[in-house]
Amino acid sequence: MLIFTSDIHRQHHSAELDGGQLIPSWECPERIDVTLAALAKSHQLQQPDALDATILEQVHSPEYLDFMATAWSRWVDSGRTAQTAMGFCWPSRLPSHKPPTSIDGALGYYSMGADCGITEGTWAAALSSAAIAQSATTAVLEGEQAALGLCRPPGHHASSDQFGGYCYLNNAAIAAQQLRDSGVPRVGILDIDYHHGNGTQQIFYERDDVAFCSIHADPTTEFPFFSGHTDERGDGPGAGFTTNCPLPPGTGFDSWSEALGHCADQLVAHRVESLVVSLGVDAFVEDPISSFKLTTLDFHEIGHRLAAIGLPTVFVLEGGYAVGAMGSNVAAVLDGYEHE
Ligand code: OKP
Ligand code: ZN
Repeated sequence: MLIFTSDIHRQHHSAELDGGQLIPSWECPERIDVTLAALAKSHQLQQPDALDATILEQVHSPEYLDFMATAWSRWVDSGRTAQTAMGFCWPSRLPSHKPPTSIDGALGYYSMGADCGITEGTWAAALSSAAIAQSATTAVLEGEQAALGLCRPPGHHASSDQFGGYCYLNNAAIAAQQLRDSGVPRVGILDIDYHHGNGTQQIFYERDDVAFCSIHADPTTEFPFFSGHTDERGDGPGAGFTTNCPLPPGTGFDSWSEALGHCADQLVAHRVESLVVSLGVDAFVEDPISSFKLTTLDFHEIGHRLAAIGLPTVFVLEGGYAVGAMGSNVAAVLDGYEHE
């Protein structure tokens, strides 16, 4: 499979608040090193083209993009010396709220948690990650049956105007929007990361041209906590175009696989013509921050099942924190996709 990757992701390495302490983020540069090492043998690696940034404004608000582009220099100008810029006060987003001019206030306004922050290289890395998603999408539009973007930082928790959950720009949404702009009438997004893709859901919640399906840990007990329940099904013209399959802690492949069947049926029912897969491998049994029980063999089977959906497919990397096994798990999905 054609795989897009770049070194620029290294410029991003954030701290996160974990159990009341700041620690180096689980979402670390080594994730890509290990994945690349596992994929380099049997797949073709390619650098992304320069980002066509006009796509960003179709997915994110201009105010948010402006904030992201300037946040680090505002942080430094405010006299801070910490290597990760983070907020400490979050709005509940009442209609009356206005973006504060204080950098501390703005960091809260434009984020949804303290599990990541903005470092000197975060914006460069996020732009590069978006470029990777865009190039993978272009490859599929130009006739590849499938392509993988090794996106880092990941994207599915980033909404139109909030970062969080290690995500800054929503790579899956960018890929889906690009497919739409290039004439694909109906696009499906299948999010198989362990965590609910709240950002992707929000971006397309009221649209009927992009169907969003997600299999994830029940938000009652798991991040992002405030979305991903079954009764969230889309709104307005988008009613029925969002499908959530929350599963309890400890879920193994049998129930997971049933949920995948349900999502595949939804995509067929919506007659989508191209697919974007938010490919997280954190449902792995040994993942340090997750509780599902999928094995590397299960990921191979998932690859099979995705291929059986039979659609041109853009894979974008999301989570996966069992760094040592991450490469094998991503490779297993691709091998299952490509071989009987
Ligand atoms: C990103 B992706 C507490 C842990 C917070 C947030 C999970 C973000 C997952 N420090 N973890 O969906 O894999
Ligand atoms: Zn995840």
